[in-house]
Amino acid sequence: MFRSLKDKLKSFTTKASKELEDLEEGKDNGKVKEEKGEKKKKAKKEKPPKKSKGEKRAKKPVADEEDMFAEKRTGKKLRDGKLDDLLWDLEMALLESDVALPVVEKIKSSVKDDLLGRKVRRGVDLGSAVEASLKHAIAEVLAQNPVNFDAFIKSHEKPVILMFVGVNGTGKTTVIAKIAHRLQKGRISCVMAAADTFRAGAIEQLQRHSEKLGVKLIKHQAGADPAAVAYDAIEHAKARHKDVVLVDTAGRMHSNINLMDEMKKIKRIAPPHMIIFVGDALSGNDTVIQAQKFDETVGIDCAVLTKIDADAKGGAALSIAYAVGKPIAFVGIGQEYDDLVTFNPKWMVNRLFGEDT
Ligand SMILES: Nc1nc2c(ncn2[C@@H]2O[C@H](COP(=O)(O)OP(=O)(O)OP(=O)(O)O)[C@@H](O)[C@H]2O)c(=O)[nH]1
Ligand SMILES: [Mg+2]
Repeated sequence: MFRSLKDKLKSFTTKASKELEDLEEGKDNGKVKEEKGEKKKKAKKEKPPKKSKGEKRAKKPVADEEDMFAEKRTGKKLRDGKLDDLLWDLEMALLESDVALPVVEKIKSSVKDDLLGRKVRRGVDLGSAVEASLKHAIAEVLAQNPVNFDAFIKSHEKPVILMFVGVNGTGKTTVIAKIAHRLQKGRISCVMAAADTFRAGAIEQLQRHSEKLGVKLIKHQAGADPAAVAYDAIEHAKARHKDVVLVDTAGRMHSNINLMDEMKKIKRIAPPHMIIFVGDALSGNDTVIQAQKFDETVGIDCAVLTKIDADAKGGAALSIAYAVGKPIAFVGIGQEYDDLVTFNPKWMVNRLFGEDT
């Protein structure tokens, strides 16, 4: 998982630490008071411009970062020219990993803001300081309006309608089965709607999952109106007091106007409380573009990224939240029902920097 991106970030921090090692020491040693209030003032001066509320919140997880930098004027200073060279390397590493351009820019400028003109405390390994800054930048791009799926389901009036959308073969049907399994474990009842009446075999595929899991399936015949299937599933859930309706939909290219219109119709006839975009992590930046198109057409609330288990690059996972402005709720990490993980920035940062693998 994310092997190639992880290696690239590692070689970036290693190179940064070597390149910056020979930099000058700060000059005004000893003159600065150690008194607490004074220290705080200095720290304030050296910090980059004010950040928005969201950005401030995202900064918290990297608790050790502040300890890396010298608040007084001693320590190793990071010089502008060297930093620009290094940021170029970082840009290349991110682009090669299929990270979307605005996200590359954001990470770069965040690392630059963080490091430029700051001094690294004596005794602190420069690589660790650069890594802390990178972790902070990555946590920041991932922290977009986080979604708490379980709390959403629990607190919402029942039945909660969830509609799954995305292009062909990204894993929508599999994600529905995994979510049904997750809900069952939490003692939340659900019903599935086989609203992919378009692809041959799609109804049978969902039926197999419903039988394995023991979940009620509402289906019509192949070729039937998918909006009617979703509507019936909601009626069933209301009559039988089921908590959640999971609406499967046909995979569609975002460029296919007829199918995109059909999706709008499902939304109109069977209004969902949450529209979940399912994207294949392996498609990298394409997945980001698809999410943007689906968002423009029906408005997505969050994303699930699948096939993360086979994704070495990590570009889609790093980019989608910032580029689309919608959070990743879950990631799929395999083909078993339990292979669905709640996504949060810390999970991703830990995987990229090796504290958890
Ligand atoms: N390795 C891996 N494979 C996955 C994951 N999620 C789904 N798949 C596989 O991806 C393939 C397509 O999954 P589906 O659930 O049928 O995809 P879909 O989006 O419903 O496809 P259409 O209905 O054709 O649009 C299947 O072989 C799944 O087993 C995952 O997280 N990891
Ligand atoms: Mg499907």
